[in-house]
Amino acid sequence: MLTIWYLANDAVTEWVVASMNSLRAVEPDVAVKVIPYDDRIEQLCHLLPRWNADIVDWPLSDYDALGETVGARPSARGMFRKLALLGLSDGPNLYIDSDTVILRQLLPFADAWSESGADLAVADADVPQAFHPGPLAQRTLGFNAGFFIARAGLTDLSNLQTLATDALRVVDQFVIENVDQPFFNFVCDEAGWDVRTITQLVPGTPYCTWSERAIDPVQPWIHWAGRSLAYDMSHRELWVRWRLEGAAPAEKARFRLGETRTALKRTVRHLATRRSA
Ligand SMILES: [Mn+2]
Repeated sequence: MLTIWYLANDAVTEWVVASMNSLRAVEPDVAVKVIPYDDRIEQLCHLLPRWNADIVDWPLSDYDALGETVGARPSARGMFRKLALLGLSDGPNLYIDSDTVILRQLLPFADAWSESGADLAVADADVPQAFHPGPLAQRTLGFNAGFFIARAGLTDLSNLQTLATDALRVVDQFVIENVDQPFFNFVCDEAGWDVRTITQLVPGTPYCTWSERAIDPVQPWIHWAGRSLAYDMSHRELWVRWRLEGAAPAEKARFRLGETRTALKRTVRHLATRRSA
């Protein structure tokens, strides 16, 4: 049975609300679960029943330690917790980042992936975001770690720990600012997994889901990868539409008030800069 997974904490609840609202509009029945990024999950746990989603209470510090081994900055090590999905005994498991809005059903990708017999499915690839120039940059896909479908039991924690130690010999090639992305690609390369892209799985699907682009009519989701939730983000109107989907009038009013406050602050700052210039 397919499960769709997020990795989140209270710092990203705004993103989670929009992404899960949009997910439930196209996938009302599939199991949705969340891996806690860290201990800050009180607000998130309060919200999850809206989407019939659960948060897991697994011990996850060993995954943070993978990040420590390969030199990821302390505040970002929670990203490695998504790798726990590679060791689950049930599957398939589909992971998607919360800085997304889901535009189309995801089940067709999971079905096509199952039929393909592949180990892993990925979306956007961008080698320079995973590896500096060198052997790994030349031979890997450099996929973005914000989406994948993995079969059950692909690897386990002890294997990942061994690979993290092995990675030290090539870690100078890692774009470690992108945290888990180089390590995930390295693991894939070492393990020799059969990896497919969403374009290979469902022909016609655009390879790129980046938010900076115009939205393709058959694009499955939009991903604000590497972008913060900013007033001037691209396709903001789409994000706001899903952020407010199903919200009570009071919540909508609160959100709009926050927007107005942000706009005013920007204007004041802008005027202050002009005056001092
Ligand atoms: Mn992302």
